[in-house]
Amino acid sequence: MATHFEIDDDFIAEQNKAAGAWVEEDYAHLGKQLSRRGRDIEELTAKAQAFRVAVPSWGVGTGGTRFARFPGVGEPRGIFEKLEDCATINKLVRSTPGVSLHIPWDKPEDPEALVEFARSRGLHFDAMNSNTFQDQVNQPHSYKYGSLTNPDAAVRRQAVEHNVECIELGRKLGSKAHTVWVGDGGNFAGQQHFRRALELYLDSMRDIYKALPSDWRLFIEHKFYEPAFYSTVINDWGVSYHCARELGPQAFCLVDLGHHAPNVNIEMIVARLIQFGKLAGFHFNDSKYGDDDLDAGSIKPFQLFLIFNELVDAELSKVENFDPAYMLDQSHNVTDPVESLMSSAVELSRAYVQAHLVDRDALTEAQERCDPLMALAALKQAFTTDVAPILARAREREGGAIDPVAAYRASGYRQRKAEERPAQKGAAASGIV
Ligand SMILES: [Mn+2]
Repeated sequence: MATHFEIDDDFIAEQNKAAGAWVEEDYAHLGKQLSRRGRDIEELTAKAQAFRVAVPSWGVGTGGTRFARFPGVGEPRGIFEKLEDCATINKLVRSTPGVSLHIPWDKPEDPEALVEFARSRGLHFDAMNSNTFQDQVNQPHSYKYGSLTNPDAAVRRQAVEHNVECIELGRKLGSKAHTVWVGDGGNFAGQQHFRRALELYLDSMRDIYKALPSDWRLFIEHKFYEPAFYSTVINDWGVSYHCARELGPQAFCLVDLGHHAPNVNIEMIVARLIQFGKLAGFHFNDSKYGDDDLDAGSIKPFQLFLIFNELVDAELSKVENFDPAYMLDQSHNVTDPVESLMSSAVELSRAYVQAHLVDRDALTEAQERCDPLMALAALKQAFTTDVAPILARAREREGGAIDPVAAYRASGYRQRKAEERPAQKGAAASGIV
């Protein structure tokens, strides 16, 4: 492993020297502009430096569609190589030290070795993710007709045991949360008894909940359709909220941006879950039509900003126990996954800093005076401010790259990995969840 190519800090510093001129000038100019608004640019830069979002281990491989998968070159062939790519992403953007694992795709033979490998690269393990939406080799029971809600108790038992195994493994890896998404549902009217299926889900989840260590959180991820096309057991945030309440104080609702019906007001769902004390966190991505798993902020950047507006509002008003987990969950079919994940991480930082720029006194005043035009203007002023110099400076101060994609391309990382990681026959599964 030691001989594997890595981007080193000196290389990043050199790249920054070449790219740095504009940052100096633009940062100074933006600083002046913001001070006219009574804002301190240094405070915002500190916020950007502190922002964190976890990357999904499955995101560093090329994804696929229902029709085909076009593998890229130098793709990681196992969890250690996935962590190499995650470390590269973090080295350049410095906001992604957490990695979310998917079991059994990432199941390590030696968890201690994996922890050490991650630790030595400045990484740690974020939420665990179970997989009962596909069958594994040598698995006694099939999930073809559901997992946690399957009518057959033996199937449900197998699915529960898999989740408990994920939690046990997560304990060894230093994780503190477990995410459960099930694809259970039906393609035909009448296929599933709606109420009975949800009751079975709750029974299964109660057994999983019992296995949670006291300092862990259980994240319930809903999705309104797919793989089932007629009905899905955990179909929306209302069902998710009900289940989180039923299960107990350690259960929360996870919001994946692609898992809602078209045109749903996601920022409002976020506000509701914050208010009810049940927001687990996010799987960030973007979409045009369905669960497209595109890069964050690539289609609806204003929506992303409005979501962060709710999050920052909660942060600033010190909502009790407000501690959302931020994760990316994307599938990259036509881009280099490392570049896409870096770009998404940058977009989240951008939305977060822009949300911090909202003049909250002006917004509140407009709301109190019933002045919708000025309320929107307060949001738009923040959203249209180009905070790129703040993000660049924040990365630079943390030791990252001013221009992560340019530095990555200049390093020749992907070509080096293509040599180190010759393509495998029947390449590893990558997932869209
Ligand atoms: Mn997801």
